[in-house]
Amino acid sequence: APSSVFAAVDIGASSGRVILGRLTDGTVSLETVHRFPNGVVELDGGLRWDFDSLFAQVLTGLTAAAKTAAAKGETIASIGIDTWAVDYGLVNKAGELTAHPYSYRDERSKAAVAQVHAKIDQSRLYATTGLQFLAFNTIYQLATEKDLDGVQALLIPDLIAFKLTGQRRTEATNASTTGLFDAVAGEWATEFFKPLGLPTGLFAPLVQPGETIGTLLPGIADTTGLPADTKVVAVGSHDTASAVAAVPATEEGFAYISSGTWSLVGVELDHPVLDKASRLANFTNEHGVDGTIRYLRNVGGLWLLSECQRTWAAEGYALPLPGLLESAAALRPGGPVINADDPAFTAPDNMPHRIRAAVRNTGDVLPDRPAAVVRCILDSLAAGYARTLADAERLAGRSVDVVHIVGGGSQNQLLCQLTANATNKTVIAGPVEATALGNILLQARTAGTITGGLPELRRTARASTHLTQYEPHPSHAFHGN
Ligand code: LFR
Repeated sequence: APSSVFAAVDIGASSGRVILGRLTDGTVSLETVHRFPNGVVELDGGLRWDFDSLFAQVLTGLTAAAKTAAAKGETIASIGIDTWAVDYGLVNKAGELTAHPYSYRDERSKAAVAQVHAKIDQSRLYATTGLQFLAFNTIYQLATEKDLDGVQALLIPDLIAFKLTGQRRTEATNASTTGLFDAVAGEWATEFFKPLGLPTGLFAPLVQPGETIGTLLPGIADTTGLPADTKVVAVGSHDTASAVAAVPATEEGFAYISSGTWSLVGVELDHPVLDKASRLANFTNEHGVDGTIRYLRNVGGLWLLSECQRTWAAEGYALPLPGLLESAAALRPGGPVINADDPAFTAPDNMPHRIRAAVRNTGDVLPDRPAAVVRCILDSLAAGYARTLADAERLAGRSVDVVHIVGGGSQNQLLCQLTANATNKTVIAGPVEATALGNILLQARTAGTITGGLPELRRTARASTHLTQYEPHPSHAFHGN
C-alpha cells in the first residue's frame, strides 16, 4: 500500500486542478480528483479573477480528495498550493477581500509604470530585485491602488492558504515576482516601500517552501471532510517554481522551458545576475526552491493559440487542437515569424487579427487559413525559445546541452520538434503536470517521505515520467511521429 498521499492545489490561468500524489518505490503517481476551467472575467469595470468561485472549486476539489483518500484507507498528509504569480487580493483586518482580485491581463497598471520609475529609477529596481520588467508586475499594480491603509496584500496562493488556515504568510518564490523583493538578500526590499507610499506591513511575513503555514480552520475541515489537523505546507507557490523543481534533468547543463499559458525559458543558477546586459535583455532572477535562482525570461505562450481557438469558436468555427496541429505540421518551414511576447497579445481580444497585423508589420503576409496562423504561432514560439536560450547562455556564462520542455506544451509534438530545430539542441519533453508534480515533491520531502536536494527531487520526477526525446532537423519540415 502507498505510504503517503499528498494533495496539490494547482491553478493556472486557464484551468485548475486538485491532484493527489502518491509515492511508491521512489516514483510519484498523480491522480486528478477535480479539474475546473479558469479565466479572467470582466467584473466591476476590470479584468479580474472571480476568487469566490475559484475558492469554491478548491473546496470541491479538496472534498473529492478527502473522499478518494478515505475510500483507499489513506490519510492526506498535507496540502500544497501553487498558482500563477504577480496577482494579489487585498484583505482587511476582518479577513475579507476588499475587491475581486485584478488579473495581470487588466491594462490599468501600464499607466503606473512611468509613475513608479519617476520615484525609483528602473536600473536601481533591477539591481536590487533582478526582476524582468513586465508592466503587470505587482509593484505597478499596487501603484494603482488608492487606499492601502489597514489592508494586507496576499498573493493568490497565499490568499487560498489564508482562507484554508487563517494564517497570513507570503511564500518566498512568489514574493520574488512582486518587484519588491531583494533577490540577493531573499527579503523584502524595504527601502522601496516608503518612496512608493506602500505601508511597510503591506505583505505578510515570508515563508520558505517546506515550511508549514498552518492547519485547517474548523469550518474548512467540516466542509471538506478532511481532518482538522491536515497541514497546509508551503511549496514553490509560484507555479513556475514548482515546475522548475520537477524538471526531470539529470544533466548539469540543462535549460528548461515551462510551456503553458506562458513560456518561461531559462536556466537555474546559484546567484542572481544583476548586471546591465541582463537588465537590457530583460532576464529575471526569480527565486526557486532551495535558494536557487530561476534565471529566465517570459516568452509568449500557448495563450496565443487558445485565444485564437476562442476567437474562431466565437465566429462559429470550433477547431479542435489535434486537427489544427496536423494541418500546421504539414506546412513548409520558413513561414512568417513574429515576436510572441509582444505586450499587444496580453489582453484577451481577437488574436488571429492581432497576429495577422504583427506579421504585416514585419512586411510579410499570413495566408488566410487557421493552420497558417497556428504554424506562425508555433514557429514564433520556437524562434523565441531559441533566442532566449542563446541569451541565457551568454548572460549567465553557461552552456546548455539539453532543453527540457515541461507543462502543457510538452505534449505539443510540433512545438517540441520546432524547438529542437530552432535551438539545434536535444529536447526532452515531459512531464505535462510539472507544476503539480513539483508541488507534490516538495510536500513529500517536507513529510520526510523523500530526502535530498533538487537533484534527488529531479531523479524522482524522471522516474515518474514518460519522456519523449526530439533531435534537431534544422533544414527539414516537421515529420510527425
Ligand atoms: C506562469 C506565470 C509566469 C508569470 C505569469 C503571470 O503561469 O506564473 O511565471 O510571469 O504566469 O503571473
